[in-house]
Amino acid sequence: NAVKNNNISIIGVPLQYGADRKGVDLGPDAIRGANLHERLKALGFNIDDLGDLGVQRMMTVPQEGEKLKHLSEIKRVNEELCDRVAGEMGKGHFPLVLGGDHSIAIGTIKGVLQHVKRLGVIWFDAHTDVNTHETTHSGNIHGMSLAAVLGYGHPDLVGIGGAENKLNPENVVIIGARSIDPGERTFLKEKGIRVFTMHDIDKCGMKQVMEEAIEIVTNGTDGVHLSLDLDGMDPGVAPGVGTPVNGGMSYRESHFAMEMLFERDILVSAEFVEVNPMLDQHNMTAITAVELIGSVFGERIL
Ligand code: 6HN
Ligand code: MN
Ligand code: MN
Ligand code: MN
Repeated sequence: NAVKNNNISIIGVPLQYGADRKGVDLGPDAIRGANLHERLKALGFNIDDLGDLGVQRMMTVPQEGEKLKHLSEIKRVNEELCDRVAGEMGKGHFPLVLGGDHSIAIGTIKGVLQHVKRLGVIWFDAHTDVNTHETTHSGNIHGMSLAAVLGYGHPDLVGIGGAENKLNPENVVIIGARSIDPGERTFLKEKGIRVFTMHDIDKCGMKQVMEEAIEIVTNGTDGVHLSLDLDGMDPGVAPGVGTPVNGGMSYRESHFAMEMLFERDILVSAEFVEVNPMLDQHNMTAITAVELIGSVFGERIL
């Protein structure tokens, strides 16, 4: 993992077609602009910034007959991302992917799965992103990415990086959920996915939640991916997101979770998504993202 090989490969994915609100395509620049490189270099890492993947501009309306909005461009970008992530892992680098909307988790996770077949995933989010083309009310693919990497949903999404490469629901946890659609509720129950809601965090505290979560994602796996949607945090500390939900994780709860991940040394890859500078205040959400990234890679208060 990152701590051992010391090389981090940054990949920006300026994709907005999975979300409803414009501006999330500016996320990678905003995160870099919050001194990401400096922060990681200060921790002793070598940084390979591969820049941003190319995304088709000016595609403002869904293509005719597509119930899933912008399916073809999202599929194309995620296939490229999958190859890029797999390539960096092949060099022994830690892929750090910057979003972009949360549909990019499909490409990232499928790329990691090429190298780590038995992969655990920690999904920080206000939502659970397990809609499919059958259950979605919005048609927005960022609400379907976790289902897709579990092997469910539209064949064009499930097929990215090979339909046979998928997560085991027993090794997936969602943390911070507080907005779950009816179809998603059924899905989560049927597949037996462990969800730590805000209620669980209130009741048990982040320390216990993370201990249980880490047990689930490490049991029988060879590595863990962190998929962090900034809307998992409270809009008071991360206002620049397209689908904010009140009552999220606090600044310290989120940091403590990241610090535990560093201490346990389990991550092989990570992505930070849904930063939308057009909805932000003074780049606060990007700054928060970079501070969380700092904790993931070993920053300490003392
Ligand atoms: N995200 N469940 C809603 C939908 O449209 O399917 C919201 C999804 C939000 C997705 O924040 O990554
Ligand atoms: Mn290198
Ligand atoms: Mn999400
Ligand atoms: Mn979300």
